[in-house]
Amino acid sequence: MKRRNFLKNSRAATAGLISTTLLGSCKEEKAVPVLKNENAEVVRPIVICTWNFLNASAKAWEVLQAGGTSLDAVEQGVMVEEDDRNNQTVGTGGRPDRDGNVTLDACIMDKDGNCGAVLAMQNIANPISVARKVMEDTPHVMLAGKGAEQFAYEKGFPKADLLTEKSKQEWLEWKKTSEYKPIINIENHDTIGILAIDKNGDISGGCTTSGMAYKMAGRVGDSPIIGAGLFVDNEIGGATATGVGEEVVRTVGSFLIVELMRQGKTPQEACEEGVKRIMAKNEGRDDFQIGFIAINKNGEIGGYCIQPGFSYRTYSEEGHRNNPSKSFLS
Ligand code: SD4
Repeated sequence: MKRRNFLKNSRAATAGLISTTLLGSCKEEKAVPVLKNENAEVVRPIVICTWNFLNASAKAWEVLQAGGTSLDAVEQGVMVEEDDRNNQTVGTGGRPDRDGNVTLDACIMDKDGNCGAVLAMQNIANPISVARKVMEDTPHVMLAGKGAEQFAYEKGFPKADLLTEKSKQEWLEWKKTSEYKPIINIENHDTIGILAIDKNGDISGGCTTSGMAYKMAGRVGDSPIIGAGLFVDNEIGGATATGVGEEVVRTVGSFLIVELMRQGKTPQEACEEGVKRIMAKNEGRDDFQIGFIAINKNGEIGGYCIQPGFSYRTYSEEGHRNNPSKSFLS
C-alpha cells in the first residue's frame, strides 16, 4: 500500500486512539500542541518500549522533547538500562552465559533503513552505541564477538567488567545443577526493544540484551538480528520483540509485523498475527514467552504476547503509562 493511502486509512482511527486507548488513564491531561511535518501531516512524537522501563522511556522522551532525533532518543533511552547494574538482562549486570562470560547483543535502525548490530560482544557496557557506530562508520551491518569488541576499542569505548557480584553469585548457584530452562517472565524479562517517532515524524528503533541467561557460549538470539528482534520502515512503522529469540528468528517476527502493517493491519492486529504465527509453528507448546510491540507512522501502537505478564511503556505529550499487554494464552 502506498504511504498516502496507508495514512488516509489509519488517520481517522489514530486520532481517537492516541487520546483514548493509549493515554486514557494518564494522570496528567493537558492541551497537546499540534506539530506538523514538512508535508503538513500531524506528527505526535512518542516513545514505546518493551516492559515497564520508565527511566529508559523518560530519557528517550527527554531527547525528543529537546528536538532530538528518534535515533538519538532510542540510543540514549536504552543506554539508561545498559548502565543500570541492577538490570540483569541488559548491559552491565547482565547474566552471563554458562561459562560465566557476559556477552551482549544489540541493534539499531534509523529512518533511512540504515542499521547496525553487534553480536556476542564482551567487555563493552553500551552495545547499542557500538551498533550505531557499526551503522554509521563501517560498510557493514553486523560485527560479532572479538571483532565487535576490537572495533569498539578503536572507537574509544572503554573496557568494562560487566559481571556484577550478584550475577556472578547467581551463576555459581546455577552451575550446581546447570539446568537450562528459561523461566517465563522472570529469567528473560528485561530485553529492551524501543521505538520512537520524533517531531519530524521519523521513526527509529533499538534493541539490546544480554540474551538468555546461561546460554551456550556463542549463542545469539533475535535481539541483534534486523528483521527478527527489530525492524523499522519509516514509510510504515516499526516493531520489536522480547522473549525466546529462537522463535522470533524462525518467523522473522519484527519484519513480519511491519509487513502486516503495510498490508493495512493496525499495529495491534499485526502484533497479534505475529504471535499467532509463532503459536501455529509450536502447536501444543505453552512454555515460553514472546512479546511484540509495534508503532505505525501515525503513532498508533500495539502490543501482544503469548503469556500474561508482558507489558510495554509509552511516553508522549499526553503523559506516560505502563500498558499491560493482551496475551494469546490466559
Ligand atoms: C534473546 N530475545 O536473546 C532475547 C531474550 C529476551 O527479555 O528477550 N529477554 O533471545
